[in-house]
Amino acid sequence: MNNKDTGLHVQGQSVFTGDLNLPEHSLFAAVFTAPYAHGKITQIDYRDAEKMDGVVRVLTARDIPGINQIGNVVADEPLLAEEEFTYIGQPIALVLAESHKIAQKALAQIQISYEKLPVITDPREAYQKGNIIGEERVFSCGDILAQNECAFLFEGRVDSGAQEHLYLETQVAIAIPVEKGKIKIVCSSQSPTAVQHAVAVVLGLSENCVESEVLRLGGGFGGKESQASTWAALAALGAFRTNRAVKLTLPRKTDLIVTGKRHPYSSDFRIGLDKNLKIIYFEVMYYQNAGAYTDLSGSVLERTLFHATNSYFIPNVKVKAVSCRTNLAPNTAFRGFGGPQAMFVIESAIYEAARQLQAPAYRIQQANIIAAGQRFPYGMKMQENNAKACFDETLRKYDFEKKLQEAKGFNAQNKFLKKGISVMPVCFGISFTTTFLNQASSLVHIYTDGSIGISTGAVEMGQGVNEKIRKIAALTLGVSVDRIRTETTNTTRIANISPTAASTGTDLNGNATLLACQEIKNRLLCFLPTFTGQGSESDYAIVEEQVLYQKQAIGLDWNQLVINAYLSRISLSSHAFYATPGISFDLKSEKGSPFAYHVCGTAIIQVTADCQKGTYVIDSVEVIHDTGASIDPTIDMGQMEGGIVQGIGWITMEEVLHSKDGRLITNTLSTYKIPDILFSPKKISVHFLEAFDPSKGVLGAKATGEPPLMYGIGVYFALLNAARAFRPELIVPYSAPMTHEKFLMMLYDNPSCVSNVG
Ligand code: MTE
Ligand code: QUE
Ligand code: MOS
Repeated sequence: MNNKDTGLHVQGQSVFTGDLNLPEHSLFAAVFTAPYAHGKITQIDYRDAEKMDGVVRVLTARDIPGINQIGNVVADEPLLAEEEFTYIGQPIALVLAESHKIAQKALAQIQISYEKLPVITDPREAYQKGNIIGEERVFSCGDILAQNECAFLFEGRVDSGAQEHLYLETQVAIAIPVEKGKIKIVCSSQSPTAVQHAVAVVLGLSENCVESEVLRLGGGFGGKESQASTWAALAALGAFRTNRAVKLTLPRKTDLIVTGKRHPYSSDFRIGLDKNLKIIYFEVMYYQNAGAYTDLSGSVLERTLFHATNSYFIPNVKVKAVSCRTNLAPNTAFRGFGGPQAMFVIESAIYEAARQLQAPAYRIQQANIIAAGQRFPYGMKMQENNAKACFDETLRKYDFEKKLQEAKGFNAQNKFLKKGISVMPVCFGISFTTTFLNQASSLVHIYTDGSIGISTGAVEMGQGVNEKIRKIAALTLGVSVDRIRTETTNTTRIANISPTAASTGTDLNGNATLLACQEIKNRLLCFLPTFTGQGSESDYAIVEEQVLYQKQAIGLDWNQLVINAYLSRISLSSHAFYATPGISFDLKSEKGSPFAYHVCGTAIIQVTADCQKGTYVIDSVEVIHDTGASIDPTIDMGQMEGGIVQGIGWITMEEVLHSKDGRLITNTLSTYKIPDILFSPKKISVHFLEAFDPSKGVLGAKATGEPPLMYGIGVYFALLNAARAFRPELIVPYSAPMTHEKFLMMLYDNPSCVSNVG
């Protein structure tokens, strides 16, 4: 029997970390965190907490046997704050108690005294004060003087907000002392190896003394890539100090406050066009709000630069980016990883040019779509013509011109209800831009009854990677997918695992599995001539669980083949390694070919806005998307729909608000709203491009995880078009999210509104 996730979910049978039975005498942990955004600790007093009934111990940084450090790219982040804290929610102490409730209750009994220090929440202010992380990065190509030859030059400012991951399952970890000096962690992480590493550093153990296991996640979306390590390391610390198993679960509100989000950005752009609407110059300065520690901000910033020009070819480019340190929870990976922020800027620049030129934005988009052979600013050649194919096909298939005409008619007949339409192309590079991360391993076992177990480094978080891996193995071995289980992700079975991230989960782990299965299959085929006494290995094939000899069934099925291979002492296990070929990037010149390929597509978005109330509905999102030869179209369609709605949430209604002193205001699900079924588009229509390149990804299937999120950005521009159908003279802001309130204020409290309608 296989273990298909969706089937288990709907029957309530899937097991998450929080569902596991705990060992006897387990303890429960709660985290005491910084009450203010920046301060120097003068005293912590937890005596009252330790006196409470059921409280076993309170631990602080002084109890850490190894190194108090969890920064996995730059070592700048303590597990527990020692002298200074730099954001509200930063862990300071750990309470261990006989129940979750008691541990939570004991937090109120901890007293902290501190001196207040200055708080910065704005990235531009941090930049001005020299508070930056790493160096400013610049990607450039062509000639900066080209801006002087532009017929038109426009500039503007673009802001985009944070986004809360809102995985259904909050952060959770269980640490179990195994044997003297060894510890096992089961937790909800996209990166079991990062957990293993953090625990080893914090406890002063070697990595072979830390077993890290992940069953599956109730959603990750990037929020459990680096930031699951903290809770695992804290649970491990508790287990190490008490020699009892420790479970740490973050309550939802705590999770919202203490974990980082998508990076907000503030950017200044300049865009230059010639008379034929060709973009000949593009310049941006991106200020990234990194929060208090480095985390993955450098890689996110880099991905922003890689996506500065989205789906367009621009010959002269200078884009600069800087990561700014502020007193907010460290921001982190979130689906798209800096790409959406970059795309919002270039699309805003195009829209601004269109507004000033009184030309439709889609004409500018269309005139500049990147073609095969043209280069991105970082030197890589576009390999395919899929960006253009998707753009043109979308306009044709969904009757774009007719849609525009109908909206025009509708808008002429309605005073307050206005339709807006936009086109949103997306071109997203697939691979970790940190080249060494593009590696994976797979361990395949065939048991003597013919059933199959597969271990890889992939973490199942709802994206369907396990089902795709099963299908790849089934296709390769010639057996039914029902025979195949995918096992938990565990560092003792697969070592040195890259995070399941950057949409590469299936490409990397699927290709490693393909290689492992091919190896076993070759052994079986080589065994057949001796076993049957006829022909050579190339005469044999395994198709639908039957052995074929010269394409004819010979009455030997999979089970018989496997048991006989075993009896003849043929190995039925294989471990294989895959590394993405042909990718590289040089940090000195900022040039290279960091991506295996690009995933492209185009969406048409239509909205209807009520310009009296400021409310709006999303009528439709219609997409042509190049996902190659999909391994599982149902899963990919789910990724498309989910990604689109998540992107719409970011650009419209998901507003993360902090007070000036760094306190999260939207710290409940009543103040932080994500799209529900009523807000979601009335219609989402996705077609996969038919003319694709079969050499990409795994078995011709391209990654699907992150790219669809960015189609959601188009809703912003559809809303601006609706607003300008109501007030043609409107000078529009480029500031997401465009909440209903903001939409209303834009129409009625805007200096560009001279007439007084309504
Ligand atoms: N889909 C679901 N249901 N849940 C998730 O947490 N994460 C997204 C995307 N789709 C996510 C998801 C992110 S951020 C990434 S990088 C990819 O899935 C990771 O999985 P893949 O590489 O296997 O596509
Ligand atoms: C996209 C990503 C990631 C990335 C680069 C991308 C990512 C990630 C890292 C990363 C970088 C350096 C490290 C590390 C991780 O880079 O998710 O541990 O040392 O974790 O283009 O999604
Ligand atoms: Mo996805 S943001 O790369 O986890």
